[in-house]
Amino acid sequence: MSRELNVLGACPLDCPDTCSWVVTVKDGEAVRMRGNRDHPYTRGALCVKVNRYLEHSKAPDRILHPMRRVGPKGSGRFERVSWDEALDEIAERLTSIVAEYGGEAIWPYQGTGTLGYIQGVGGRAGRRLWNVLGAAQHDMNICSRAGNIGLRHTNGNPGGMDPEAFALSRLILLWGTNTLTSGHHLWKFIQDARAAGAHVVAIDPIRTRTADQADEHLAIRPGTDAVLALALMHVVLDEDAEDRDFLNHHTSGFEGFEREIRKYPPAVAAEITGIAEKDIRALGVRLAHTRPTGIRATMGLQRHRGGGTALRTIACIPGLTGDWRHPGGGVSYSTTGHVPIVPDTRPDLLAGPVRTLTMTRLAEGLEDTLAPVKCLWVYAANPMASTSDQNRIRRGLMRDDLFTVVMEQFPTDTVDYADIVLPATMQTEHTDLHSGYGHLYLMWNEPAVAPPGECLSTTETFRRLALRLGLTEPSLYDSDLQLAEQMLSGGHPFLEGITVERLRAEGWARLNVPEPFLPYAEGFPTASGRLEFAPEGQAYVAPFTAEPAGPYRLAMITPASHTFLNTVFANNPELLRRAGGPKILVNEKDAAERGLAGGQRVRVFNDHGELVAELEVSDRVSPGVVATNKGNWPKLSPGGGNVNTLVRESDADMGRGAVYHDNLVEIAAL
Ligand SMILES: Nc1nc2c(c(=O)[nH]1)N[C@H]1C(S)=C(S)[C@@H](COP(=O)(O)OP(=O)(O)OC[C@H]3O[C@@H](n4cnc5c(=O)[nH]c(N)nc54)[C@H](O)[C@@H]3O)O[C@H]1N2
Ligand SMILES: Nc1nc2c(c(=O)[nH]1)N[C@H]1C(S)=C(S)[C@@H](COP(=O)(O)OP(=O)(O)OC[C@H]3O[C@@H](n4cnc5c(=O)[nH]c(N)nc54)[C@H](O)[C@@H]3O)O[C@H]1N2
Ligand code: SF4
Ligand SMILES: [Mo]
Repeated sequence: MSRELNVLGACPLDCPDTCSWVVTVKDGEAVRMRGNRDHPYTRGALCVKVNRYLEHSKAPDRILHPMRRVGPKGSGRFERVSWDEALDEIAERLTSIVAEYGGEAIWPYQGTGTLGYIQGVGGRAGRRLWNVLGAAQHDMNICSRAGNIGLRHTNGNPGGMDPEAFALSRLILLWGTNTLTSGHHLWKFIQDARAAGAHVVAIDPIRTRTADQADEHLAIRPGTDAVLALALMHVVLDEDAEDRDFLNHHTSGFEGFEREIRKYPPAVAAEITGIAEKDIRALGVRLAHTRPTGIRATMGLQRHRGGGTALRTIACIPGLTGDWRHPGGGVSYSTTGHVPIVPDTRPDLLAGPVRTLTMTRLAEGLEDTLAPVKCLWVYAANPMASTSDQNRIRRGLMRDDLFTVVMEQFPTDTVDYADIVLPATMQTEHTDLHSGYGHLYLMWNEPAVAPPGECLSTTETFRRLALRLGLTEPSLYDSDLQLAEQMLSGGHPFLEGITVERLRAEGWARLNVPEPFLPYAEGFPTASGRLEFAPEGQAYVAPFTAEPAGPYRLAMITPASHTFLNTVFANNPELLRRAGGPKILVNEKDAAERGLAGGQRVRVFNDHGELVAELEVSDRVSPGVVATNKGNWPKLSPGGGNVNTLVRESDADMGRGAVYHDNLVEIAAL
């Protein structure tokens, strides 16, 4: 007799919400997936994307078997091979590369396809094996690094507020964040705050769907947020509303920072940010007199040359207002800073120091001729679509002497350049442990069904490869449950009582943070133990787009798409249909100056490449600013490239973060 079984899991995708889900299994098949209503943060809803996760896991284009390339690189022509054949070839190539060039010629290019601690980047899955082989380190800086470092300068830890505390805020600044698209579960907490009278302001160059729902939208010029922050603090000082007691007891460096603030009265800031002086002043007055003020500032605003500094300076606001004293006050970026699980990097398995290769600099890395990369091992990443300077990456991946292995679920553009493709499991098919970067819960994902075809999880693939390489290091063979136990055994008080057993039974557990959670009530985890204001002269770094670059005059932003998660789902027919193809939002004035009309196909271009998109004339962007989403697969896009053909490989001010939202382009009729 067939019976239904409900299995608890968690969404693995790179999204702050890490939803709790329930998979219903019947006769060994997953027949339904729904959000888990019992979860205090995600409360039963998934999203337009993941509502299709089961359908996606059974999609006809899913990769089910190992494959070997038979056509030229980039052609996507493969033959099916057995796991034995694939592993034999890989073992032979890796062994000879290590012998001839050293382990550092291997670049384990791990991405954010899953954030899991066991299968994914959370725990740096695979790193044990890479260390035994002496492979290069992979600096995972593509997403949030600049902001993390910026916040660490000010607060010592980028963790910040518990997002649930926004329900208690009375003024909410949604700053460079598109809540209703990028992590919509926060919205319920914002709604609760609103019901109690909170005022919500969206600060974004684009009038996003989130800005539509806010009480007020300030269309800031891209990359100038630090100036707005300084001007708002200027008004707080004008109003004599600073929290002197907090300044005296919990902060350091205010003297120099105050001189910096004085340089940016609202009139000066209006010139730089493009926001009317009266609007800056009005918000400053509101900020001065509204406690608690909660600031949600996520990754969008740090994808700029001055991105790290922007977060650093914004984080100074609650230092002046004393908002950290109150639940509902402070800044929220990524709660990962509070999760005490240490990634499984295992430096003890390295024989000696190895070089570090930078995720945001793939094109440059593949061009290195002095110490060439000989094996690029891509897993849970789609750099042909997601990484800057796409045309140069494509050339790098064409190199005949490069041995490329891609572990994937779907035939992405990156897969097309692989020598060997290994079929990867999806979340319903493997075990994992997660945290959220937008909440304070640990989550368990129990496999619901057997993997289809010959798909293997990341951990199982690496265990089999280690065996094939004849490696004897015992920890390479630890099981998934052993890995989970090790990761939870750090002894940190926030993890007390949270065991694998309990997580498997209950599906999730809140970190044992004090309630209410005032993260900096006992002081800041900085060197001084105080919030450290940015030193004079280090509170603002202007964007690249502030400087004219030849004929290119439009500042382009490329934020998250509502229907895709990075490049995941951008091959799903229904979600592709809803997205309606690449579009470029252009203000009427800019369109008219170029003789362009809405609905027409245009070329968006600069010295790095070209994007073909449909022009959407829109007052959602200001003159001088254009916007198009990330996520499209190049090969499924007109012209064969996506927006990252236009994004150059250049560093943000901190941690070499990518500058996806800080590029100049021009537009012309196709
Ligand atoms: N649906 C969906 N959800 C996602 C993703 C997705 O692809 N699709 N991606 C996930 C990932 S990987 C991440 S890191 C997060 C990112 O989530 P977000 O932090 O929301 O990142 P973005 O979408 O890049 O940018 C957010 C907003 O910042 C604005 N912005 C850009 N430049 C500036 C600026 O200079 N100043 C200000 N004030 N605003 C600016 C953009 O217009 C955009 O509306 O979302 C995750 N969630
Ligand atoms: N223009 C522009 N580009 C951007 C951004 C932007 O704002 N603008 N944002 C950037 C950001 S924030 C990020 S985080 C990066 C993301 O860039 P990447 O880390 O490269 O992520 P994706 O492109 O989504 O590719 C993830 C791949 O992993 C696969 N995958 C998922 N789960 C698994 C698994 O369990 N095992 C294996 N082997 N594979 C799996 C998926 O099928 C997918 O093809 O993109 C960046 N790119
Ligand atoms: S992508 Fe985000 S909102 Fe959607 S199910 Fe996953 S965690 Fe939840
Ligand atoms: Mo990201």
